[in-house]
Amino acid sequence: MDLIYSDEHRLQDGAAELIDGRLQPPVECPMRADAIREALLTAGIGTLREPSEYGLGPVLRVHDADYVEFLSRAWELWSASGRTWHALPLNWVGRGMSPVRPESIDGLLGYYSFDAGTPITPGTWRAARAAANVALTGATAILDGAEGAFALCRPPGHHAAADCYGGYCFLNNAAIAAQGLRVGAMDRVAVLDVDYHHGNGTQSIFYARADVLFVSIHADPAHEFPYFSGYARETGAEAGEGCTLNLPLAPGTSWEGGYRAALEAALERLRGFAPDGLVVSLGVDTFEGDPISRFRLQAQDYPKLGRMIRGLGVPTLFVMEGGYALEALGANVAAVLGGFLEG
Ligand code: SP5
Ligand code: ZN
Repeated sequence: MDLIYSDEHRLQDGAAELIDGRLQPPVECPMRADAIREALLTAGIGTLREPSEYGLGPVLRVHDADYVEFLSRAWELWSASGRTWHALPLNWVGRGMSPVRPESIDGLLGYYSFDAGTPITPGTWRAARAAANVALTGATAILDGAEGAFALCRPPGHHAAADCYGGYCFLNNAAIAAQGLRVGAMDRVAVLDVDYHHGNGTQSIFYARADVLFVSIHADPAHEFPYFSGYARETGAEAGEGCTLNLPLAPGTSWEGGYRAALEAALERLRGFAPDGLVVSLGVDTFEGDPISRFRLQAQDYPKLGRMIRGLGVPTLFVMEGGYALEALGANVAAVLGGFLEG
């Protein structure tokens, strides 16, 4: 299968994220994509391909124009304000305050974000655009008849909403690809999000739509990031009522201790929807050794995940999201795709 990859991911290389009350080296770092690429080539999973350039049209079908304009200019505005270091937001709108768009870059960073873990650097916009092109190139492979493809996106995307960044995400690669499948003549598209964290951005983008089903298995937001999205009671709105399914699991969940059953429930809902195409937001931060997460999936569980997804028999684009255990990351991604190919 096609493995779509761009070196431009290296342009997102933040100095620090705020995590656990401390500024730390970002876990979302360039070595992640290098490790995944190397492991896939070593395992003989597929062929590396460069992305094509799709321009901003497909991005603007998912993200608001003012947000895209902000992202494209944020570094320029930040550096013009005299800072020579990377940008992190410091404050957000609170209850009782005015949710209006401020003018200064410091205000805009808070207005368009939801966390302080996602640094904006000189190369952020180019890296984010490249990742969207990687996802769109994968979507094109699926529209051209491939049964599977892998978009090695970095930075990841599933936390980015129509007008908001955070969780290491700027542009929602999976949503852009899913919308690309819709525009490319698939009437019904599903997104299965198996990253450890809830894909709040993808959910919100498709929340009121009946043509894109969003199903997610993730750590219970009562106890985990992003905290304010991903509860089972969130089931969609308006025309999209019933087209969102959240399956939150307790921290500490293992494959047999709840994950497999949740995946079976997710697959049953996906079968009921009968999509023409599937986008899998693939995070392997469900791994027991992940440094910021608390599920207990093991290496031998990832081929089963890939095989069960293949069992749907739906053309599938895997879009890379999280996974931070650098020593196991590549092997775990290769295991999912290997299971899919065998399945
Ligand atoms: C794409 C993706 O996986 N983004 C995840 C962003 C998560 N960032 C915040 C993580 C907070 C972790 N808190 C750990 C508490 C126990 N040490
Ligand atoms: Zn994650």
